Amino acid sequence: MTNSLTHQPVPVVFSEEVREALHEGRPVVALESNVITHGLPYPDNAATARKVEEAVRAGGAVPATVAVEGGRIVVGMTDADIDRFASTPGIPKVSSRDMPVVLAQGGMGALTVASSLVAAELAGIPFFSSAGIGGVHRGAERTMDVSSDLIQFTRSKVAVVCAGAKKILDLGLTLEYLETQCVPVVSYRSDDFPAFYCTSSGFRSPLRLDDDEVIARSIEHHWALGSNSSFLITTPVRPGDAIDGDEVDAAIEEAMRAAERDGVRGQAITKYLMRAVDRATQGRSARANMAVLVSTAEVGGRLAAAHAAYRK
Ligand code: PSU
Ligand code: MN
Repeated sequence: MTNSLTHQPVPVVFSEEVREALHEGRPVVALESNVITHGLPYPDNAATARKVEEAVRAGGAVPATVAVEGGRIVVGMTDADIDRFASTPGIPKVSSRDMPVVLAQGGMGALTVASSLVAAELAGIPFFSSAGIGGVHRGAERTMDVSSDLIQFTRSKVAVVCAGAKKILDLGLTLEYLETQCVPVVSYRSDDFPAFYCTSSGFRSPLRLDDDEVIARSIEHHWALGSNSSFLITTPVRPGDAIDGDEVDAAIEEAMRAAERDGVRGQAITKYLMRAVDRATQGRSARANMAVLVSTAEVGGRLAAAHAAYRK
């Protein structure tokens, strides 16, 4: 498969199930692998990745967890692939800009939200789901740390279902960035922009939609109007799984001070902060993280099914 006739193609290998579903126009939801290698510790990561796939199925779509290995983009990891990625230490976090080099070298690479969108679009999958997208980091006015997830949203025609952006970020600035870049942000059956494992970020969502078919139509219209960007749909963590915003905030501020002391920055900061918050909350934020990944994926499956039905 190729993104242009003038370049050597990047090999893409599909699982049989994903290939057939795409061929028949059935709904498929792409899922990231970085959350397996960097988001959660082993063995919770493998168990959660499987539950996330089951949730996509429960929603009515076929899951396609994406990664790179052996110089190829893997679309639809098997259970054995997931276990291998979950249990192998040192697999690199691969964002969009790292993809060409990791593919050229032939090693294993875990795809972030950004690079998963690259893979999804290349594979012809119009839907992606993850819990917490990257965004503008707190203190970005000094560090200039803006996740490449946001930049990739401006480039990939993929609908992204998420539970908002991670609480460790500056969510106000994240929303400003998305507005500037003309990336639609719609909250599904909610007024608020959620904050990952917290129900609300304290910011109202720019748009709210309650009807699956209207969402499907909006996505198609976005692309039909000539936009080449993603379409974000947020769905909040379930109330029973949510964790208190003030409690995490204190942990995040402490973790940020520790990160500064330890000189942690760039690619490593997200995992560092998330793990510090998990420790400070005695694992409650990690449990909320797992729960929200699963519940978001179910909504992703449902909306992908509505979108595929609308396109038929
Ligand atoms: N959400 C999580 N855990 C994670 C991530 C998201 O619960 O580890 C990852 C995603 O892969 C996301 C990445 O794309 O963090 C963003 O990293 P950065 O902030 O360095 O751009
Ligand atoms: Mn960053």
